[in-house]
Amino acid sequence: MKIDILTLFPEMFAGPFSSSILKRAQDSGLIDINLVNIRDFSTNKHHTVDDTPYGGGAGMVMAPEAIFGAVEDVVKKIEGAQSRVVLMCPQGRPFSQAIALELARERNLVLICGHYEGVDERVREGLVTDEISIGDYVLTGGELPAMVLVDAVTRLIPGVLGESASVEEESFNTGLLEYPQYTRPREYRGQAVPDVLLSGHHEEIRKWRRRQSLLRTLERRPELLAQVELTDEDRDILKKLMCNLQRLNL
Ligand code: 4FN
Repeated sequence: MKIDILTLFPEMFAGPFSSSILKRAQDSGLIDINLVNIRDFSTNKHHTVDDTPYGGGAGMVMAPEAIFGAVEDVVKKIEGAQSRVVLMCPQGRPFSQAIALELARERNLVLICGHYEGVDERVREGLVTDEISIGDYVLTGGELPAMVLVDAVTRLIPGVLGESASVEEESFNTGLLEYPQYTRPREYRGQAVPDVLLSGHHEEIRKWRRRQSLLRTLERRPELLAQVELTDEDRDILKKLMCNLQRLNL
């Protein structure tokens, strides 16, 4: 997959993209990340890329010319010029594992990182195919969101994590929160590992883990349960958990 990232701060990507998995994915040719400095496409002599907002108000807006120039330059190099052009912005669809899976199937991605107070609306109307947000908080730019998206998408590309990973991915990606995990020592600062995990009874361990996943999801992220395919056993566990929570007024 080729990923073009359009940004005013390409140097921000050096650290995250030169470490471990993303580095290996690039070295092995599974992904090709191309950082494009939007300022290189400025059409004025002072190389500015922002301007004051029409209608007044505080701050600056990213002007359309350099962004159009940069997107058109990267898209013309794409075979068939077929690519999603994603604007990272607070107004976007909330990023999720489902969107990561959808994007991981693409041959090309173009990501635009906003700055200042945002981008001229004509960028959305004339260039952008997708708007995506990584969450509801104020940031200084779209660079960190772009890195989050690249990390989540890259690890889903076949071969990036290794061969056995896709099987694990399927069982890992149940849509539920993870169960509690332990390693040695058996007791640490007075806290013991649950007996069932030391029992060697695989069926009991599976049931305990499933129950813990369901309990944690119910307590912390109940909205996730609506997206999960539940088995009859899950429904039974949940019914009992909800009954207990009710009884204990939790
Ligand atoms: N952010 C909010 C409301 C108003 C403005 C912002 C905000 C960077 C260019 C956008 C933020 C969060 C998640 C991109 C936030 C994201 C951004 C993202 C982002 C500079 C303009 C800005 C209601 C969400 C708190 C700054 C809410 N995912 N403006 O952060 O780009 O992708």
